[in-house]
Amino acid sequence: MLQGQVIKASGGFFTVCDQNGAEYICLARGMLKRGSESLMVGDYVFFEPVKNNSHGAGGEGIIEKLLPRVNLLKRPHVSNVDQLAVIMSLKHPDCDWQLVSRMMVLAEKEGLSAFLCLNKTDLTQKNELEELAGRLDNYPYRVIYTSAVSGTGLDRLKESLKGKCSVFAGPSGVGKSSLLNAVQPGLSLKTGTVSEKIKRGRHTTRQAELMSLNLGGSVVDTPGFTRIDISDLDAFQLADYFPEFESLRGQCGFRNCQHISEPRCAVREEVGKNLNPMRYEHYQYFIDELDKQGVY
Ligand SMILES: Nc1nc2c(ncn2[C@@H]2O[C@H](COP(=O)(O)OP(=O)(O)OP(=O)(O)O)[C@@H](O)[C@H]2O)c(=O)[nH]1
Ligand SMILES: [Mg+2]
Ligand SMILES: [Zn+2]
Repeated sequence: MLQGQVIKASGGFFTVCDQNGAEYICLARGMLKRGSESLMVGDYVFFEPVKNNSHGAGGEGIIEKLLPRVNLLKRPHVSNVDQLAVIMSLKHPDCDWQLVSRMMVLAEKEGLSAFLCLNKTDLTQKNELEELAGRLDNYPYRVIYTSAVSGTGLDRLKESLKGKCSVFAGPSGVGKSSLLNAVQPGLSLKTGTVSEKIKRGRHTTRQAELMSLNLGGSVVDTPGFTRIDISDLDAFQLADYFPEFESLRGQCGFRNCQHISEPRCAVREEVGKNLNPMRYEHYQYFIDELDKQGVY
């Protein structure tokens, strides 16, 4: 039996890369198709090769066993990654800041580090970027500005990807695949256009795919999405997934303070000072969303 990692999953077939980099197209044993054991990109598995390619390396196989996952991200659906790279474009389509915070919450829940990449800087004016910088005062995540077209910021992006397993996540059309092609031209990932009328992507990337990077590390390119469901979170735990609240822990007047309307709330006092107002707005919005579903 060989050990490998699932790098692609499509129509019941899984592409598994063994420790020497050889690829096997595999089917999975029954229990690995359903429930919590159902396989996804990133999973480490044991598999039995059943047929070798005529030229030697790789072939076909049967996946027999799933190895324990270090973590599991719900959206995009991947396991065993080190960090989440949230990709947004500044324009065409516009950046969805609330969606960024939703993704960050899921990353925090899984204990993943995360950064934000704002792409398509070539479409923005200098004054727009200055305005944005103001809005990102005290933003709790690393922000990298890039353009897959002009090459701006690619060195910083590469530096952040080096030696880690990252997952690229964000809406369709923001340039996830384009950025990866720019980071490593040999990848030749398919990219799509953005509709002029509704300024949305066309869901060009259809499946998650894990790729090795020549600079060291690997990255999973994923299909775009516009919604993230956080309804399985506990409202009382939400604050734990906002890392910028961490240093204020225990300083509110009430021990169970939810940082919404309680008096002497240390978090609320810091909004607009050391806390980014937009992030706090998202926190309020998510609390409201979680509370509402509790009532109905
Ligand atoms: N102006 C500009 N256009 C870009 C940039 N990056 C990507 N694009 C364009 O944006 C469109 C969508 O790019 P993709 O790389 O396919 O976007 P994606 O995020 O992979 O989209 P999905 O696979 O559908 O999720 C293409 O027409 C790209 O040429 C950029 O930095 N600047
Ligand atoms: Mg894509
Ligand atoms: Zn508080």
